[in-house]
Amino acid sequence: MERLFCFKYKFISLPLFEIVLNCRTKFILPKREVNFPCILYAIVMFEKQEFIISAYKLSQLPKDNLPETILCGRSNVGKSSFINSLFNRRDLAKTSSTPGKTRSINYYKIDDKFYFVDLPGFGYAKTSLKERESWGKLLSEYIKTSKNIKLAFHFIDSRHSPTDLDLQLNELLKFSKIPCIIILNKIDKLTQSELSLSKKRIIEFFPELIQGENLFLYSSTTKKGKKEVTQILSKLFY
Ligand SMILES: Nc1nc2c(ncn2[C@@H]2O[C@H](COP(=O)(O)OP(=O)(O)OP(=O)(O)O)[C@@H](O)[C@H]2O)c(=O)[nH]1
Ligand SMILES: [Mg+2]
Repeated sequence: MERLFCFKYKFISLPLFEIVLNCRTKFILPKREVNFPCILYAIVMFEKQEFIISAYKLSQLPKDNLPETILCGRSNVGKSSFINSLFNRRDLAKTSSTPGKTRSINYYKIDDKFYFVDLPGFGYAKTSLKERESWGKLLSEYIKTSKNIKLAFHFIDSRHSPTDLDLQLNELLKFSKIPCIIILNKIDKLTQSELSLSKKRIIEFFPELIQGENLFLYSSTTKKGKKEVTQILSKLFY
């Protein structure tokens, strides 16, 4: 039997790629045989990651209208570490064990397809009231006005209950009609039974959560959850 394959993929070593295979289909028409080629192609993901800008004002945001995935949540919950772990980079995003490291809206352009936007964390007690007010204003203005946000990853530390500020953020995202995924983070710090309790607790706060749909467990230390998160981004942007 004749075989016709169209290959469109790259043999290069990459952090991650996904192969989609459509099988060759053969239609037998009266007196005529029609062959449809089999198309094998790989979606190359996370090949290019560029830091673009730290914005302190809305007027500084990129103007190319690429879709955005925002990372939001409490200070020190692990948003910037998540970026580094997802892209296998050590210090693409600046992290710190001292809360309050990220103080601006940081844009990372991925594969020229979309932005990862690392937002300043909230709830850091040592920040002055004036500073907190100005960050809060910047954040809520940005979330309310940006037309390019396609998805929000809302990070919550798996060891703790969501705070009032987490509930407010969730409301703001719903109000702004931004699809939201909760990332229950730092799960390497929990035992299996503690993790079960943590999942139960978060679902009590947000009953709409379904694990694998809008709730994911993650650890930047062990990279648990990376495959699932990558699949979400693959469906959205590739
Ligand atoms: N064990 C463990 N530690 C983590 C994990 N993710 C982050 N950390 C640690 O948590 C601390 C804070 O991480 P960051 O990524 O800077 O947190 P952030 O949410 O960006 O914090 P802000 O910039 O203040 O909003 C660092 O010491 C990280 O090494 C994780 O999955 N597991
Ligand atoms: Mg940070």
